Amino acid sequence: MLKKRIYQFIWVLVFLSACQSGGPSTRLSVELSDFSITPTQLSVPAGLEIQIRVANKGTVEHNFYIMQYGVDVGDMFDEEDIANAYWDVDVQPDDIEDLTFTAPDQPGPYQIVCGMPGHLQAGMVGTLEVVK
Ligand SMILES: [Cu+2]
Repeated sequence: MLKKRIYQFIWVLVFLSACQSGGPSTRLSVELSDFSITPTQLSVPAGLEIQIRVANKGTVEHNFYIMQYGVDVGDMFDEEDIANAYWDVDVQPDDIEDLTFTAPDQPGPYQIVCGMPGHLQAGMVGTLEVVK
């Protein structure tokens, strides 16, 4: 009886960790706060339409930029980086945006970042992995 319980417990743990590691998904949910992007690692299948919910739980405006393939904005997000964005959205405090975008065809890592002055430096940066 106890043995069965332990097996059930292990199975639940395996299931939960599988959910959290989250393989590529066409539905993303991102939380922006002062000053982080959660989760910092996202994964989508290449070329498909992606539904994304971006919630700003912070007290100031944030945005969510997916940079083009191979672009790293460096130490600071500035005007030039706007032209190198693949997709972006602004979200006001306490607001939620439900949107869609088409995932890039090119597999690989894409930098995600908040473009508000100082927010990248404060930790609002991560990676979107595009998987074939
Ligand atoms: Cu921000």
